[in-house]
Amino acid sequence: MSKTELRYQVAKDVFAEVGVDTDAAMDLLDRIPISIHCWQIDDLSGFEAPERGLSGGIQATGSDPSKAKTKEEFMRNLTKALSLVPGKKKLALHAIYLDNLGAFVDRDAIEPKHFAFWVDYAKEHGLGLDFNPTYFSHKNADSNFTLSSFDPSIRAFWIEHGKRCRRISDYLGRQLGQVCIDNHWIPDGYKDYTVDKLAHRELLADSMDRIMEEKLDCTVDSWESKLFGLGIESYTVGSHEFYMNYAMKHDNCMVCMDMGHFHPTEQISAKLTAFSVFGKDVMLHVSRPVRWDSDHVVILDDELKEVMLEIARHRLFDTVHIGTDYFDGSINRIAAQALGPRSIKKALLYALLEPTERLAAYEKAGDFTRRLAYCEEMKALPFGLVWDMYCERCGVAGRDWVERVFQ
Ligand code: RNT
Ligand code: ZN
Repeated sequence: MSKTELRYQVAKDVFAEVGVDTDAAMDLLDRIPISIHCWQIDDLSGFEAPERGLSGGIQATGSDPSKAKTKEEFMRNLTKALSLVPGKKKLALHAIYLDNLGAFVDRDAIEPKHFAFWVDYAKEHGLGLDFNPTYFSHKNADSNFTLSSFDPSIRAFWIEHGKRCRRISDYLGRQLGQVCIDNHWIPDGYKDYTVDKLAHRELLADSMDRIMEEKLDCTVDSWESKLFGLGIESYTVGSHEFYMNYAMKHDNCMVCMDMGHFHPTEQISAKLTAFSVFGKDVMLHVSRPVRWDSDHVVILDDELKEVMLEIARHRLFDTVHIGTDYFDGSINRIAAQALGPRSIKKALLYALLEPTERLAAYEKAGDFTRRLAYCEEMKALPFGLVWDMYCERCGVAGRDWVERVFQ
């Protein structure tokens, strides 16, 4: 028996005492996919025009020299990062991570063939794929208006991009035999006091209708709301309420909630069952907002645990789609890319090891004293030893994984 196994036996025994089966938890954990964003590797530069800076009110800060400079380096670093994350994985792409097949292709001209190399990559590495249209970092987004622009030619350009991305997403899904989620985020909004908050929303709803007109079987759309962006502080067209109401009226799409896109004390963990009760799926962008939408690398903090507890308690494994979204340039990009999904998996394991029925029974009986006391005691159970066992079983580096980054 390895040291990890020996220690695991102790943990297994402790959890069994509170009625939790650690083996079953690990089996389940292994089957829940995490959709890992690809853009931490190069600060969202992409392959379309990497020299162009980010726009649309988002930013990567930090000067660690590990940013991938070429496509080859990008692919190598990505592969290394993914190898450090245990369990089932999807890879989330952005439209700017294309192969232009030798000549510049604009966003309103991209086709499935520009992403065929990702299908090969996904097959080789046993990954699913998700997709994101890129409605920013482009001259047609310089006004900070895309799908809700008053300029008909700008709006038409982005509608065409949206439609094409859906077809690409459907192609990726079909090739891999699993639904590819097509997540739309637009930067549209005003920096300052806004008089007409309606007109742009009417245009956005119309653009969404047009983009999602075509019936496609292997893709599902999610629409990502936001509170504000840099330079778009006062008014956001695609707010949470906007997309939520849209999604409630249309059954072919869902909302995406990014953890950084709400007021600082607002918690998305509290919102998940408000969707599940109406049978709505939700896409998550797991991020870590520090004081604002800062997109820090995800760590095992209280809100991450709460999100995963909600998913585990209500068995939302098939309806809440867990994805990462952050970009931090201050630490090694490969390590950053691997750290977030590892933390999510840890949080999920922590949640799967909760003796929920017992705690819920106290609650139902009105015994709030025991509810609080036992919830607090659960935090000290040896879940880290189960995590070590899980990593060993998956053949993925345990506590010293970060050393592999530097090898
Ligand atoms: C921006 C959104 C969006 C982007 C990615 C790159 O605030 O969070 O998800 O981060 O599409
Ligand atoms: Zn996001």
